[in-house]
Amino acid sequence: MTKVSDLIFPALPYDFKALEPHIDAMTMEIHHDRHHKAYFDNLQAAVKDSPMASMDFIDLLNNISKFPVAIRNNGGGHYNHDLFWKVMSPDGGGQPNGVLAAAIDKHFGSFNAFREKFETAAKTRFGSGWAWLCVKADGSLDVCSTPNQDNPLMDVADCKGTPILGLDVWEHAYYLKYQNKRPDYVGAFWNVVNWTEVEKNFKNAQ
Ligand code: MN3
Repeated sequence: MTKVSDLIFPALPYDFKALEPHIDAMTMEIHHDRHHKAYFDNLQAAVKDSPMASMDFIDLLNNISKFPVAIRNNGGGHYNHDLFWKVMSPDGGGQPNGVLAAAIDKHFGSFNAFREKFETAAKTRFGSGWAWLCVKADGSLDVCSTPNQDNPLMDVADCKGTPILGLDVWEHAYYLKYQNKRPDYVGAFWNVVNWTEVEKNFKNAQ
């Protein structure tokens, strides 16, 4: 368990330019240092001097409907970006191996069928939000999307589960390089997915 007040703002695990040409350095710098930092700081400000500060962060997200909207937006914003940086790597791309590959084949039919479903979730999310691969309570895999900074851990989400891969489809995640061409950004994402990390998340979610 991690208390909300004990959360840390994570350093990016690679250089800003490390994901080029798929995600450009300026986008990464602004996204991490300004957008994510603002969610983190606003979350800490919103829980300061409140019982929420000593709550387990995941427990808070699981019960988000009971808390102020600033906690939902900034708590989700912190959780989602913290996951996002880790599921990308300059050494990423390709396809998953091992137990994750087997689970994807089992639940989606094939890696390509999974990929198409995930891309559709990312491309059809109207406005701002996220696409997810998550592990549901019964252990099965599911693909879905959530609006704004919501995620499948939240009791308000249409799809419930533990996210193991997430893609940020807010315009701030891609507009400098891709402008209105979200599908190009979604397609480029596969070149940087850190499947080792996603498989680790998969095992932890069991
Ligand atoms: Mn973002």
